[in-house]
Amino acid sequence: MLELYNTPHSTCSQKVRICLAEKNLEWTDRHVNLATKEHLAPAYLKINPNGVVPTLIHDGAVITDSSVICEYIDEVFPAPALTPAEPAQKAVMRAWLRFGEEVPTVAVRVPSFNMAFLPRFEGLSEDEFHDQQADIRPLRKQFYRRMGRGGFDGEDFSAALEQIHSTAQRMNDALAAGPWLLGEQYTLADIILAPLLDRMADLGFADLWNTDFPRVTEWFERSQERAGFKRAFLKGTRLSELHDLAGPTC
Ligand SMILES: N[C@@H](CCC(=O)N[C@@H](CS)C(=O)NCC(=O)O)C(=O)O
Repeated sequence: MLELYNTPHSTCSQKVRICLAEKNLEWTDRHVNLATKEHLAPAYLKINPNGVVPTLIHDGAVITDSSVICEYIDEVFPAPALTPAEPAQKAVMRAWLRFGEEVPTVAVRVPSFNMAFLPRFEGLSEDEFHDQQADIRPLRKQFYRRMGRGGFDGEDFSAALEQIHSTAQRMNDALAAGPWLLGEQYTLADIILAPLLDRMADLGFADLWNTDFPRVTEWFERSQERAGFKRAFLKGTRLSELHDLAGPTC
């Protein structure tokens, strides 16, 4: 039995949902409400001490971290393969997973919080924000403190956009040998990047690749056409459907 603790709009949850859909797997949806801090409740922290979504439970085995979960799914349910068989190519794919975690996944949080999530903190004093929001997060305490109740400043915002732009540049280079990031085979590298671009497009920043990187535009269109992507992005999974988006701060 597969159970996925996840949140519809969470990009890391979306990565895993695409992967499950590509494999045509049935799974039980364990909905976690981030706004009410269900992911910080003791019962959830027992399965995911980082206090983040997603978490996969497969026949009692607890697997955390979206890229790790995707690799696990691909290993346990090998068809269709989403990882190259050849070791050097597998290493290239894994480097994309690490890059994805380190650069664009971190970057998309900045406009996401500034434009959609700040109303969660309205009415809180500085101390309340620290005590009830920032300091209770095992993994994100410093992130919340830097953001504060008022959101990230213009410098952080611009840096995040620059990181997405350079991600798109790197993708555009790789896609010279497309149609996918590793060439002919659609892999986990494509899966983990698609929700990040989808988030940026949803927030109105698709020009970060549409202007300079046409191969990324085409890749994104191809990605969105896949049945797996469509199943993972059911209605109500985008921030623009759930929130009144504020304008960018810079
Ligand atoms: N490395 C983790 C990161 C997961 C993550 O950051 N999830 C976000 C939602 S996309 C979350 O749960 N945030 C909780 C919070 O902000 O407290 C993964 O890839 O699964």
